[in-house]
Amino acid sequence: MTEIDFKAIDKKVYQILKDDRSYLLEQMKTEPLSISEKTGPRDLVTQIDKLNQKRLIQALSAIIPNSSFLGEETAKVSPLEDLKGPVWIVDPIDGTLNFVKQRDNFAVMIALYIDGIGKLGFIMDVMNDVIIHGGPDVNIWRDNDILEDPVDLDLSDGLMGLSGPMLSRNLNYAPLVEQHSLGARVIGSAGIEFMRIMEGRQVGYYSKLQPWDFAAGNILAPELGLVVTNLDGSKLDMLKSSVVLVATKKAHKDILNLID
Ligand code: 2AM
Ligand code: CA
Ligand code: CA
Ligand code: CA
Repeated sequence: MTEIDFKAIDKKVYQILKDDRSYLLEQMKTEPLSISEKTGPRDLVTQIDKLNQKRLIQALSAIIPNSSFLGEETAKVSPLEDLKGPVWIVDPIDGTLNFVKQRDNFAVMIALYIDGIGKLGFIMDVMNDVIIHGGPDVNIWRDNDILEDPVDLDLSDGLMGLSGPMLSRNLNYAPLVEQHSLGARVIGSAGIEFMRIMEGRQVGYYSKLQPWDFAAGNILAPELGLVVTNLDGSKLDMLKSSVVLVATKKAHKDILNLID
């Protein structure tokens, strides 16, 4: 295979996301939402999730020939059995419930894996117009500025992102972790949670997630000195749903100590 220019791909996908933001804002202004439930009233999909996934996959297909896709919303994108070759993992709207109810705090996420190795990740906070992007070969960027590593704070020195169900149903020691942090925050978008940790505004987050929820963050966060694992400390499987913990090195250790 010829050498892949990740810097050039990063630029192209960045532009695809900028255009995508304009598309989404336009759709939000003009189109009434058609909302359906997937597994229940907390798990929604709109026509914009589906249309946006289609658009993104079409745009990304032109970048690397013969790449495969894993996306949340289309029946056509069959679940992958392995991660051979170039694979794009797409979450067209992360935080659909926020998108519907708040019109804020939702993200678009794209990740590129080649033979299972994370190469580029992109998380766009749509309403704040910020994209964190990059990978091991091209540095990590907040739009056009290099993003510096966040300070390695202890759990007791920062805010902790947790999911609502974890807190309310006392799953995975969430209340205990909340008590040992400065406080819990429930944002409702895995992508926005990852961004806040990468920007040093939170020390950690954990939630039960699907591959498209953590594919981009799993590439970006470790490059900034953060740790991303399963809740037992093991490495993530990119083809499986799992409880994902992302945190500063110190908070990661604090949390594993608390819950074991
Ligand atoms: P989504 O909005 O793309 O579905 C809070 O709900 C966070 O968890 C969001 O990032 C959401 O992504 C993700 N999530 C993963 N599985 C979910 C599920 N079954 N129901 C609702 N949200 C889910
Ligand atoms: Ca969903
Ligand atoms: Ca998601
Ligand atoms: Ca989604």
